[in-house]
Amino acid sequence: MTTLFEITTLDDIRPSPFCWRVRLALKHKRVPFDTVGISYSQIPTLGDGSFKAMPVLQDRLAWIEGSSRIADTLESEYPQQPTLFPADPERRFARFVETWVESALHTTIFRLVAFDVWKRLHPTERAYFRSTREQRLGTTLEYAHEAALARLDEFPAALEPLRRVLLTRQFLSGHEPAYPDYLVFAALKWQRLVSDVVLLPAKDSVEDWYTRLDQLAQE
Ligand SMILES: N[C@@H](CCC(=O)N[C@@H](CS)C(=O)NCC(=O)O)C(=O)O
Repeated sequence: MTTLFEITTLDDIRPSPFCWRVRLALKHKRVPFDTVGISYSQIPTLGDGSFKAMPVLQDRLAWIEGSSRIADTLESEYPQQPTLFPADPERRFARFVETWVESALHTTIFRLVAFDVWKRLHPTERAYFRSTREQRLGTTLEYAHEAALARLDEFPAALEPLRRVLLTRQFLSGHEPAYPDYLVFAALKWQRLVSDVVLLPAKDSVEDWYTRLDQLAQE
């Protein structure tokens, strides 16, 4: 059996964008899997105790940490299933999309949702999350959240590269979605799971693309 370990909350929401990438990659490769929710303080209790962050995948006898390594492993272990990296054997496109997502989307979403995530954590997890995230943000969770709210109207422009690609094809990866789509989807899923803020107008083509992927994620 394959098990995906992912960060969970008090109400068992699994918001981590890195874990969502892997969920979709497993579905894409049609690998049956179960999931286990892990809190930050439980990470050192997994496997040999060396893991630093989720996702971690236990696949047959191997433990694998990190969304990119897991996606690469699934690609090589399940070559008979649809590829996660169509026409991208060296992963150049996927790595570019990953970098774009993390620099252009994660940074803004992180400022907006870190406070929402903190509220959803078990009380014993909150001090760790607050101190590590405030160090990263360079300010308090509350201030980062308020500042992000004040600049919400800037967010749709960050998705313009995707919007332009969607004028020419159904998914970032072509006629069918693949790992580059999952990288972007996972960032938006993270925000929507923990926050009520609406970031995109209803008529946005990105919204249609998101809905199509969300249906696949739920199948
Ligand atoms: N580059 C890693 C990043 C994973 C990551 O940062 N995971 C976060 C959850 S969203 C985590 O588990 N952090 C552990 C911690 O903050 O102690 C990946 O792509 O998998």
